Amino acid sequence: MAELSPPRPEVAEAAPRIWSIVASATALGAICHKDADGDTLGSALAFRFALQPLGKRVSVVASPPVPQAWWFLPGIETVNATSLPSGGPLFIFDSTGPERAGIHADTIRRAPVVVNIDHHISNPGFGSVDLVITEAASTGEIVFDLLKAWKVQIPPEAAANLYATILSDTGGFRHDNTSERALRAAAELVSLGADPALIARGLFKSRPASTLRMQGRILQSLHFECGDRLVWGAITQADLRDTGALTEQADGAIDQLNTVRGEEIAILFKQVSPVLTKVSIRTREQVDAAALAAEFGGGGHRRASGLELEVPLSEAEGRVLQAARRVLGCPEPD
Ligand SMILES: [Mn+2]
Repeated sequence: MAELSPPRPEVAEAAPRIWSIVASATALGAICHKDADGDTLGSALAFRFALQPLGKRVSVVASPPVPQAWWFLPGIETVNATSLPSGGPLFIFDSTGPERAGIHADTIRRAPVVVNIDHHISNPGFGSVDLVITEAASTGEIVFDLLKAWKVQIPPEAAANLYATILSDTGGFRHDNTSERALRAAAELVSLGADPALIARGLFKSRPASTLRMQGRILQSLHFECGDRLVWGAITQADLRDTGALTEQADGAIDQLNTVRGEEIAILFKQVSPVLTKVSIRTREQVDAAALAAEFGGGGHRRASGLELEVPLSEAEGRVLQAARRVLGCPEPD
């Protein structure tokens, strides 16, 4: 096996303290954020696969529903298979706050020991221990550093999950978080047994027909404003009904909107119910997606963010688009 590069100094420094938490427990909780994605699931599952051989029972939980799209991650069938250990330390991955854990939010607020591992710039530090590295391409990249610092064996199932966190959070090595360190980590994870073609197939080449039908609906109804600098679309409950898709299947559609030449902000509105709208934002150039989402209580990264508004679709469109046009200096349409 190839020599692994050293972990980030910040992770190496925090590693002994976090290890002492692991060492003193036999049962641990690994919590994913709601609307689980490849990073939160892959981080938690890799953590489980790495610690299991050391005699640690790690329960991986995620607020249901766990999107079907992640069926290919090794160990996904164990998510929610066991309940969280009472009193045991809780690790939470890729979450900007306890509320991101959905049904597990109060458990986290009450837990005596919470280890918060994340890479979101908007993470305020809510754990007993916070390991927040905003330069990391994925939370899994931080977990990889942590496992290296602990000098624990990284089994192939853990390597595959960690590779999936990097592949998904970089959008297949396309977003501008695709750093030299992320690419090196990916290469090392391949040397540890991750299969890039298999994981790419699971991530990008396993979409149900209903996803494409639904994306067709979105693409048909796109709006291009301000010389294509603002591109936006919406998916309604009627669209989902007609195409047989679930709301979660719209998750990748925002990346389709973010392929237009000259675009600076892409926004996708998802009507979850008559009074709840979820909004995904992608940006380029000067626009900070996290700052735009923060105006509405959301968060995320500079290039990718999201928010929820407890208002009907049309009202959410009105509010968020107005802010986007203001940021771009674009006029309101007639
Ligand atoms: Mn992430």
